[in-house]
Amino acid sequence: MTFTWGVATSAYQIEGAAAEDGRTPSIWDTFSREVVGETGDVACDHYHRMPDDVQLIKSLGVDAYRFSISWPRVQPGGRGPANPAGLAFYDRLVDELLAAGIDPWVTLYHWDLPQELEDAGGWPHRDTAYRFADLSMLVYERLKDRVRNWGTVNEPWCVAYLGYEHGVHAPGRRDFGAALAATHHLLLAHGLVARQIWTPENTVSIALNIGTSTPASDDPVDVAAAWRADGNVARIFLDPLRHGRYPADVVEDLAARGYTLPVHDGDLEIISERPIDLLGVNFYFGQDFAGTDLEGNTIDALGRPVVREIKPDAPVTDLGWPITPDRFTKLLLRLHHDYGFPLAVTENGAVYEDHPDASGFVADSARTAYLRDHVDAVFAARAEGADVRGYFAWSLMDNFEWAEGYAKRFGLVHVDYETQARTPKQSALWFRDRILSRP
Ligand code: IFM
Repeated sequence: MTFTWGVATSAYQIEGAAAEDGRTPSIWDTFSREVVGETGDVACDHYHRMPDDVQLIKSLGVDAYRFSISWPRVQPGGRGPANPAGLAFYDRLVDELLAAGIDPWVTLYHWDLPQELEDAGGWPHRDTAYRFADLSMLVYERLKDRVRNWGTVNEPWCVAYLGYEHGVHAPGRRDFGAALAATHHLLLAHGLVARQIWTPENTVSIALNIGTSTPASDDPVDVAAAWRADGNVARIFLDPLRHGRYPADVVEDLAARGYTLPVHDGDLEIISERPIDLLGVNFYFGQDFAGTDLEGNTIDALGRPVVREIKPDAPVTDLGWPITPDRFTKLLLRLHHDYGFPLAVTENGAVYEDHPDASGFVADSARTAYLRDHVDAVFAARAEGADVRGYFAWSLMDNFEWAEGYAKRFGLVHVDYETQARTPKQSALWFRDRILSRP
């Protein structure tokens, strides 16, 4: 099995051209304008610079490019026929990639829900899953002759919980019940699409940000807390996909809090009917969990077991995220052993304050070290038997980092937002050399 090296982006984070050629607002246009204060209106202007960006990708020596489809560009308003100009953009992108010898990996949903669909209820509303299936088939029919790798949803946990429970991502709602309903409908959306686009030639995947939930100690209280955390972040997605059922302990915990997942007859069969060919793993850092609060209580004020996140004792990136490559190896092995899916790392990367020197070059040695250590972690997992088939660095270039705006840079390529000049950083050169050395 060959190993695929790639770089990843998403539509809203790089494309710009937010009001061009028929595109209408998504929830992120609204949220970025109203809450973040910076928007993706221009971003990296990729919509206008796409052919040059494909040459940039080629210069990195990667095998594949993972990008997402802007829903409101392809289907403005989220319903009805395709917008020809929107589809044409992705058509051209795929052709440019193939001409450059780069395999296109399409993600159908990377967070930019048309605002009209949010106004109609958003992901907590069951109909949104069916609207997503319609959008997906518009894209699939247009690109299926050239695209083999299809990802359905990117990081459904972030969509559901950051967007609908914590309110820190679009659409900014704070309602746990809504987040739970969104969880189920995102999985349903995946299943509705997976069963339509699966063919022996296609690789169908979903990308999860699973993280690692490690007990803070061997104390059974901490072990139970970490398992609960794992249930809420990982198993709530993985078990329906693999086994066609939600984890019993998660369902019981929810019931004890007065919540149920809005599952209709047949939904879990749809979600698991066509097992994914590949699980996309988006990994940034591991987390520890304790079952006691700072006063030593094991039950919180609402009568629920305490699940307290503790940052691992490790150096952090400039986003404050702990650097835990050893946890990454463990996660990949755990996914391999517990779920048996073939795996690909669909995102991994780090924010560092990048300061170009007089010539514009960014000697980002910290990011380079982060990438090196995490690539090594992938190969350590492979050496122990995990079936990891690829690694995509996040991100091709600096871009709109959601609630953080443009201040936080994940790129292997530096973007000067004034001039839109792209300059490969030291990390990009390292990545190119690492790919050349092949495993
Ligand atoms: O930038 C995001 C990406 O869109 C989804 N995964 C995490 C990245 C870093 O926060």
